[in-house]
Amino acid sequence: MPTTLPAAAAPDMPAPHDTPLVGIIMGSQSDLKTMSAAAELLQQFGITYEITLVSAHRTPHRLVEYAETARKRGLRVLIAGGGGAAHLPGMIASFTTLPVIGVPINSTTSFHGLDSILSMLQMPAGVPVATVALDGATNAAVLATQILALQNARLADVLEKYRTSLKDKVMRTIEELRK
Ligand code: RP5
Repeated sequence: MPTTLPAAAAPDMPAPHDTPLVGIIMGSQSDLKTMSAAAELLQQFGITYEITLVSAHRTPHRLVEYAETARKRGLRVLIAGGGGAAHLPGMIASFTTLPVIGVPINSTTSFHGLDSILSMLQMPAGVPVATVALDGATNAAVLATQILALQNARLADVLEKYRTSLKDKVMRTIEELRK
């Protein structure tokens, strides 16, 4: 996992093919076990991504730098996870106009993740965070892919095949249960 941000791409140069399109960030190393599901699915889909820690409360200046440089580094969608007072997705969204997908994480025992859900769901008008289910890192990756697939036929095809694989799994179980 990189500890420093990748070098900024020159604004007028075409992005190299290995430029990350999706940035996966999270508030703490304790979030990694949840957020790694997003990385695994993007990897499976053949989508370039970067994954790192950005804490809204412990590294606030890094948050501003990450959000303000994200678009010019070539990132197209951000996935931000956090638990408790999960300010990371909302604050990232306030510093960039890239789409931000929020993953609430059930990392504290006090409110069973509801604190995190509400922290990113209840954003003010004009600064959305597309909040997925509690610990829903897989859906964050699917949603990021759907956004990228709007302008990428290969990814549209990948998503069709993924949906078919979900259906096939259900059908196989139905067949097993019939036996
Ligand atoms: C949040 O606080 C993090 O996103 C994490 O889910 C939660 C607990 O963090 P640690 O105390 O485990 O570092 O900022």
